[in-house]
Amino acid sequence: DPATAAALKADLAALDGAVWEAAPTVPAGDAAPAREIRAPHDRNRLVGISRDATPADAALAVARAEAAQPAWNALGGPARAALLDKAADAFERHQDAILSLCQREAGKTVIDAVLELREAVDFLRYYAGEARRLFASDVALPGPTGESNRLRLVGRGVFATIAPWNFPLAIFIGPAAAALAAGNTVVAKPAEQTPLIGALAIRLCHEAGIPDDVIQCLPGDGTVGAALTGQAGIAGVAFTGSTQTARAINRALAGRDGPIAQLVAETGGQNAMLVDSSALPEQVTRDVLASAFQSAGQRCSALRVLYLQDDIADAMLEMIRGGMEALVIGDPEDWATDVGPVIDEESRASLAGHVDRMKQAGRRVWQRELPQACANGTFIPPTIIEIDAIGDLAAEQFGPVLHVARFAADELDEVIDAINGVGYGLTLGLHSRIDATRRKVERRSKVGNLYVNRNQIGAAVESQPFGGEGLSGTGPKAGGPHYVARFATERVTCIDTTAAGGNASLMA
Ligand code: UN1
Repeated sequence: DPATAAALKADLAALDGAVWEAAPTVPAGDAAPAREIRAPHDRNRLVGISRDATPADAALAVARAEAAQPAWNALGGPARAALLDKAADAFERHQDAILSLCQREAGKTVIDAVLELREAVDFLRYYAGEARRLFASDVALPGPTGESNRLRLVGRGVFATIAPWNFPLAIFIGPAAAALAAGNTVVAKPAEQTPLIGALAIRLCHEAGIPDDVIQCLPGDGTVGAALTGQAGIAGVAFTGSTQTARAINRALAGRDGPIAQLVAETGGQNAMLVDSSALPEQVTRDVLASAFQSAGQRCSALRVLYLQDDIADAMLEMIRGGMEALVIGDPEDWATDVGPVIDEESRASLAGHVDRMKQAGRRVWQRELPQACANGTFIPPTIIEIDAIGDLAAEQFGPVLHVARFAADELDEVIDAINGVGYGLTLGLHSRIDATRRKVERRSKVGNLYVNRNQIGAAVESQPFGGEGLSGTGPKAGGPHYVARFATERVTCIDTTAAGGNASLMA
């Protein structure tokens, strides 16, 4: 409502001049030199500095986490849940600072920043509930008379969590919260681009009463991640990012000493949407724009390849282009903005290179002009590119670039097979009013999350557990009922409860 919006705006303005800092929770040696973090939408603006971790910091953090883990595990599920709930409260109490940093460090629009905070709080509270459900008491198992069998879940040890920059709070804290709920201690690495939000989140966890060594922060780039995942003391890694990095982590875990580690990875996608001629055009337009261009397309769930049935394709494309023309591109801190910047120059250059190559290959391209206000930032204007089929694309394009292909009514099976054939399996959108079509798509497509007659982003914790298969990740789904158990190990105790001890006769 306008009053809350005005109050929030004033609070955010008050935080404008603040310079934030990220650093290892407990540095092993002298502080590293400061690395400047600048706003993606305005490179002249300093948001904060990061003193990135060293390999010695990684070793120290893991040692401290190992020492702290037995006591954290022994606390039990309900007590850990209470602390996770307190962390959620702290996030809500400090919403101004969080929203401000999400906008300034990650270039999030106001709505995306609010959704980010909402998702982070939802993860904390949902996994707190899971800690109560799964870790409060042993599970009794069946057996013959004179035998007691019990199963209990305990933490595996130390989890390394490695977060992406596109959800610098929600997917930074979500996997960490799951690991904590299960009785692990956590060494968390925020993305290189967004260490300030990560450091703030860890500070708030400590403020909420989670002990300092139970969750620690190691800002830095891939070398810090490699130092962390190379530690023999790591029992598991929860990673969100590229498929290529997930493979590298898998190799590192396989190659080092120490326990055979768990890898929970959530990686990329080449997400499609199928629209047949029974779809409602206005609804399709709205959902395509949200799926492809909200968050400047920087969600792994985002729509990359729109398949339009040929007899409605021209009319649909015209409506979608019209909608694209109406989007407000610019400063994410401006409440009217729909599409903000992409995260950094590397990302901008890579997307621009893709668009150029598509133009050179003779593809039809529609692209918005960038307003003058975008001159100091890393922006890519919303873009639509016509292609023949999903297989024309070599890689996922992580930004506001939508590809459009056409299909004939009798080609649906082929199109689904082509989408499956790419090897990713994250989200798929379908706009159709025909039940048989929906059932076919459900049966034939290999994706983690299918969205029918709506947009395909914004999976809600608990209602839409999120995650893919194949090149898109290992599962289980974040925010779903099987996620937290993956961070635990199972122990079974079998007790002979007969008076003499059941095996006495064998000893005689
Ligand atoms: C991601 O971009 O890494 O469904 C995940 C969504 C979000 C998750 C995106 N809840 O868009």
